[in-house]
Amino acid sequence: MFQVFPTARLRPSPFFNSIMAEGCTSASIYNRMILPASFGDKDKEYWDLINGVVMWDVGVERQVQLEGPDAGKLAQILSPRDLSKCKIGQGKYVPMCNHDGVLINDPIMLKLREDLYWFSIADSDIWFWARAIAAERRLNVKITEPDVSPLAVQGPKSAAVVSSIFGDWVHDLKYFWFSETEINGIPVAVQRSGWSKQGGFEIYLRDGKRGDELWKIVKEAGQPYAIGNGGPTSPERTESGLVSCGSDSDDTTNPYEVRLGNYIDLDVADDVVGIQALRRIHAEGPKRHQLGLILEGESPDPLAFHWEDILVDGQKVGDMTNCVWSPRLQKNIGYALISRSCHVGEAVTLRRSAGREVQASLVDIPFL
Ligand code: THG
Repeated sequence: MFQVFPTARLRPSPFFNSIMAEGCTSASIYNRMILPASFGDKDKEYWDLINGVVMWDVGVERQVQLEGPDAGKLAQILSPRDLSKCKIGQGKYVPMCNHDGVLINDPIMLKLREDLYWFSIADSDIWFWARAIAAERRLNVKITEPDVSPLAVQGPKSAAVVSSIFGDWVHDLKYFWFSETEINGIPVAVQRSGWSKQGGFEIYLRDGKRGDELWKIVKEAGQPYAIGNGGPTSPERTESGLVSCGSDSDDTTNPYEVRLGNYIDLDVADDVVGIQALRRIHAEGPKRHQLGLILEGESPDPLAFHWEDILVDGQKVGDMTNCVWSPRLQKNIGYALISRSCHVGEAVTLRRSAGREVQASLVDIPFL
């Protein structure tokens, strides 16, 4: 039997014992941690998310904490989205770029105090990046990875579960807003967020020794709603049009190419990392855009683990960056990162594994 086990280099989340006890069968690696993917029945896990409620160990969504007099200044320098109106208790989706305007991460930023921020990061080493930028700019800010691990509760019945634990106030949380609270003395922050479009919350555990206790509390509160296990689902996020930074993008992709232009404010200060490049890219017009693909065929095609070529008249015009079977559309769907000369409605050819060619059409995102 093939086995991967937690070490200091492959850090277990505080929920690791719980997910093992629940029978986790597959996982991927994210931020040098184990991200549970499935508990053996992907179909059930998908439909539980769509129709009911699921809980996911997303402890891999690490926090990069900025604390100190210059924390707010650094937060803005790291992000080309204007943060000047962000309130304490508010979260914002903030693409992060390098100096060339290339997308390097797409965190949710949480403002806890005027001098305390968390960047809840996708899979790249922003902790390194933030320390280097802060040192070069001589900022007075302490950058750490705090003991914080999100547990996601997602799906149409998530509000019923989360309010039964924390109280009715959770119904009033606006999208990405959060509140610091506790349950049985376990310190947490509760946010309306999560990597699905089925509605939901994330409970940020603030004491890694109490992961199994928190897991049990959520599991028990979820029993009346038949809460299921699972992990962030590729089919649902693709149908819903969520971006997966590092899968949909590579080290040449800018935010305009993957539908994140709305989160870029070109008039932020000149010292924001990447803003000069983004202004240039915006003025010249990005070369590619992200569209949906619907593949011909009525049965599941192989997943795309790597980018695969998209052809028009035998010429490469872009890449298919993912491919999944959509249970609701009963089609194979994916994302294209493709030349702006290609448009919705057009037919394209995909060069799939072993040179097999598959026809597909370009459509708008989201699919549903
Ligand atoms: N939750 C937390 N941290 C995270 C993620 C999360 N870190 C990594 C990763 N996910 C970050 N990426 C995203 C991508 C999209 C969204 C959230 C996090 C998202 N987007 C909505 C959309 O695109 O429709 C809304 C964005 C908006 O309009 O503000 O939710 O899931 N803690």
